[in-house]
Amino acid sequence: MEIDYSLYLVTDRSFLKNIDLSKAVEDAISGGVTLVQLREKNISTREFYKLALKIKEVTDYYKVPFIINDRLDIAQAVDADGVHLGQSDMPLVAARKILGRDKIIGISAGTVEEAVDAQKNSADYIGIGTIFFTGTKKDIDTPIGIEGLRKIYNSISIPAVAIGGINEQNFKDVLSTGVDGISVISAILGKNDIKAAAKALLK
Ligand code: TZP
Ligand code: MG
Repeated sequence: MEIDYSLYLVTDRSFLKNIDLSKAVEDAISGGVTLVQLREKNISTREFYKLALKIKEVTDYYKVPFIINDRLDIAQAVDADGVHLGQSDMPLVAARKILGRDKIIGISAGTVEEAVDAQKNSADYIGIGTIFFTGTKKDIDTPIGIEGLRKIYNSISIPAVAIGGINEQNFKDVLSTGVDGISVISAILGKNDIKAAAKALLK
C-alpha cells in the first residue's frame, strides 16, 4: 500500500465541542486529511475497541489509512492498517513479529539515534518530534525545533512526519525541511470549522 503522509490527523476527543469523533474525523477527511491515528489515553479496552470500530467505518468509507496509537491488540482486533508506537511502547521488533510485514508500524523519534534504530528495525515511517511547545502533550522535555527536525530527517530514508505544535503559522517552515508530512491534533480538532482547518493546512 502506498501511503500519503501529507496531512496526518491524530485524534484527541478533549478538543471536540458538540461533535462526536466520527463526525470530526469525517470533516477532517473531507478537508483533506490523508491518514488518521486514533489516540486514546484514558479509556477502557472495551471502549477503545468500540470507538476504533466506529472510526474505521469512516476511514474505510473514504479509503484513508487507519492507525491505532499504542495498542497492537486493538489494531489487530479491528483490522486497522497499523499502529503507532512511542519509545516506551512495545518494542518495534516485537511488534513487527506480532503484526507481520503487511501492517504499517510508525515510530516516534526525538533523536537521530531513535530514528536510525527504527529504520534499521523495519519501521514504515517515523513521527519526528516534538517540534514546538504544545499544550496538547504535557510530558515533553525540550522541543527539537526545525533544526532538530532537519537533522533527524536527514539521517533516515524512510518516510517521516513532523509532530508537535504544528499549525497554520509554522507548517511551511516545517515542510521546508523536506519532511513527507505534518501530523497535528489541535490545529485541526481544536478549530470550530474542522474541514476548513484541514483544507488550510493541506494547501
Ligand atoms: N506527540 C508529540 S507532540 C504530540 C504528540 C501526540 C501532540 C501534538 O498535538 P498538537 O496539538 O498538534 O501540538
Ligand atoms: Mg505511545
